[in-house]
Amino acid sequence: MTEVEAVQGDITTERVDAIVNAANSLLLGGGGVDGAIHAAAGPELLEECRRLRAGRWHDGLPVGEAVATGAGDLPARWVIHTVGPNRHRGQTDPALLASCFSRSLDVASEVGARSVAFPAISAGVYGWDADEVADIAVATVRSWVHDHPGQLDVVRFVLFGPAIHQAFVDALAS
Ligand code: AR6
Repeated sequence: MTEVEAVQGDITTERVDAIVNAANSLLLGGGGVDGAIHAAAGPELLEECRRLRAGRWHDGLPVGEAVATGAGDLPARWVIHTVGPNRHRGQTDPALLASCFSRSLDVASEVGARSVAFPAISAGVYGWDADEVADIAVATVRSWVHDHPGQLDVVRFVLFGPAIHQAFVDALAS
């Protein structure tokens, strides 16, 4: 049984195997949760991201794709970087956002993570509605967990405020 749950908090302090970063294609840090993760992880994380950009992802990580690095000084073992769709750039296809969650879980299981924490990808700077993000996130994670029995112990949504937390609580209850 994989638990799927929502808590309010700061994802950088989560004691899980992997935390997911709502990054951008450049993979070199930014604001929001991306900035918080890089600040807490320290320069090792940025160095690993630079190496990804020098190699396979030299053109940037596509929207909906995910890739793992180590986690620097964070309590987690891995950071899984994914790029959400940016509504301000006309990226409104729910399948792109769903792909962020499913590809992140694919990558988490590939590296051997048993516990994964997600932020509300695309619900900040990228301009998606909180309820829509919550519905897509919960449906996608539930479907992935159903298709991969026994792969993960827990998937935890870690939400940075009461309103976004409530959106996920409601989505989990429906
Ligand atoms: N822990 C958990 N959630 C957080 C934290 C935290 N420490 N800090 C912020 N959030 P955003 P996006 C929440 O804007 O919309 C960056 O500059 C935040 O309140 O971080 O996918 C990247 O580099 C919101 O609910 O991500 C990209 O350029 C959620 O995380 C761009 O922003 C997502 O907000 C990505 O935009």
